[in-house]
Amino acid sequence: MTAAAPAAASRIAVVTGASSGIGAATARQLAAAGYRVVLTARRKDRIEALAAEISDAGHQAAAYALDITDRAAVDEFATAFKTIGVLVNNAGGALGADPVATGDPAEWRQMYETNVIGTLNVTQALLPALTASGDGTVVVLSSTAGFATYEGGAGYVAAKHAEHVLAETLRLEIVGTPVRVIEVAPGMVKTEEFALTRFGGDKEKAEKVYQGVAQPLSADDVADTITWAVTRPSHVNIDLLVVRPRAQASNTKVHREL
Ligand code: 8X3
Repeated sequence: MTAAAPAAASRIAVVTGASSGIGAATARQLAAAGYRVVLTARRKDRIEALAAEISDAGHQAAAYALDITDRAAVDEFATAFKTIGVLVNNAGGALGADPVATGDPAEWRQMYETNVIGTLNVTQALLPALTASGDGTVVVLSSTAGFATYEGGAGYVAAKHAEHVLAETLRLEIVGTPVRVIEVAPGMVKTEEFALTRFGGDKEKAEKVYQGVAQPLSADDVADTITWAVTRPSHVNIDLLVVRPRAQASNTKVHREL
């Protein structure tokens, strides 16, 4: 007999980087699946608006402004919870697309801080509550950049490789505890901010990333895979889910209709 996943009702799902894109879409979908979602991000106004939207739709949501690179703030946040069902480590992102020869060390450092140390901070702080739930799930949103490199991507690719290693190692270390570790690695996803942030607000450069691609993934497409993985029965661990648009065969092989 297959044990069903525990009812989502009254279970808490914490989503980092919930102010836009994949994080916001995941918060909406997990709430619709019955989780009480806790939205975190630095931009308080955005997560408060989203929490209100989710509540208006008849689901349960709360907002908590948090910079995941601030360990003291993360520890303070964690004191609010005795048990948590799900943690979605979504916050992160890319900065710049310069070659190694001229890349900005400050951008590399910042990407490591947000993608890797941020994920480490929140995971460490919430692991006791995830374990105490008797059935916890840690999701790590890495990227196809966590598995193969591309020109101009080294800073981001290095950070995402590190995030992948964090997920893999954590899974080894906590096996036998009631917590599973799921890694979701998306390829090309068109969101309102990812490419714009990477290129410092340069709309033209950001648009070029998706130029001629019939249908890049949307934030909802990725949120759908996260929600599916999280709602599998407890004993089923989706170790790694790689998801790309049909038009993308690899990080560097993309079909463009120009
Ligand atoms: C996003 C995928 O190709 O921009 O994580 O590195 S890519």
